[in-house]
Amino acid sequence: QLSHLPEHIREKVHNHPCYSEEAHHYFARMHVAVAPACNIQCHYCNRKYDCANESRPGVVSEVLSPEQAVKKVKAVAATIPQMTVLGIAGPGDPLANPQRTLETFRMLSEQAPDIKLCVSTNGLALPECVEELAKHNIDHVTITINCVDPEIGAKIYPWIFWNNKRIRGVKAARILIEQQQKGLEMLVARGILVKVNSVLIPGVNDEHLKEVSKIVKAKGAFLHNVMPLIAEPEHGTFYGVMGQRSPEPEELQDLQDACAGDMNMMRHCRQCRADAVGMLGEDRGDEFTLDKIESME
Ligand code: CLF
Ligand code: SF4
Repeated sequence: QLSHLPEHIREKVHNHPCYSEEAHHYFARMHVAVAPACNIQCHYCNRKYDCANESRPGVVSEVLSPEQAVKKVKAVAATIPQMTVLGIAGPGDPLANPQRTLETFRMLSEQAPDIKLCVSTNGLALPECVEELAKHNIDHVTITINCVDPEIGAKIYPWIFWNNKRIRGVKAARILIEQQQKGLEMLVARGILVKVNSVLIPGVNDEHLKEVSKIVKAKGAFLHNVMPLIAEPEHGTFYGVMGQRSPEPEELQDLQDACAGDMNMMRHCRQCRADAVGMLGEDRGDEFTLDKIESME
């Protein structure tokens, strides 16, 4: 599966469980939930839970300080040797908490240089962070791009927080889209691998995601991960409450197939929690709660 890739990319993905389908059978990832705040609102999010851009809504992660996160990474690395990748994916947006996220990466790149660093973001604050991410050896960035058309964006994002102001509607979506595309271009120009996540929302962006896939591929994104919207009314999200349905498995697969002509598609995503630990689809987070880590020392 990886043989068609240039050597320098193969080297970066061969042990990353999300970027390589093969690798997810052998290598594990962990997330540290150091990023509580968010700078936008998505209609599929309930702020009490983890960032649904990357993960399954409906679960809450314990927020860690950067120091606690580093402690946890070391404890997990000592117990799970297959753990090759550390990701920051929430519970809010990692780059809306730049100090906490970047401090965690800075400490880890110094203290655990063999672990690959990965981050997932909605992209709003990405352009201003690219320089710093590159400095700390972050090789893998995921941007959640649900649209390239602001009219569609306005149906997904009610507002963004931008330059100390709340901005709404089409204007907000336009800024978010511009920032995502600019961030994507800047990362590719620096040789950082970019995966694009998209949330498939039936009747809102289902047809449009084919266009998104073409555009992000043309700009140099490496992999496209179309994930199903999870809209349970009990999660209290806007979509859930409004009765927006989730896609059927066949709808997801048809869209992935339609995009696959243009783009490498990820089909093994497990919509992990912001504090997930272990192989994809496995969650050993309970073995590494803070009190347990403290008692390991
Ligand atoms: Fe984590 Fe995401 Fe990095 Fe992977 S998860 S920050 S790219 S290390 Fe992976 Fe989990 Fe899917 Fe994310 S299976 S939700 S794609
Ligand atoms: Fe929620 Fe994530 Fe969207 Fe922020 S980016 S509103 S945390 S789903």
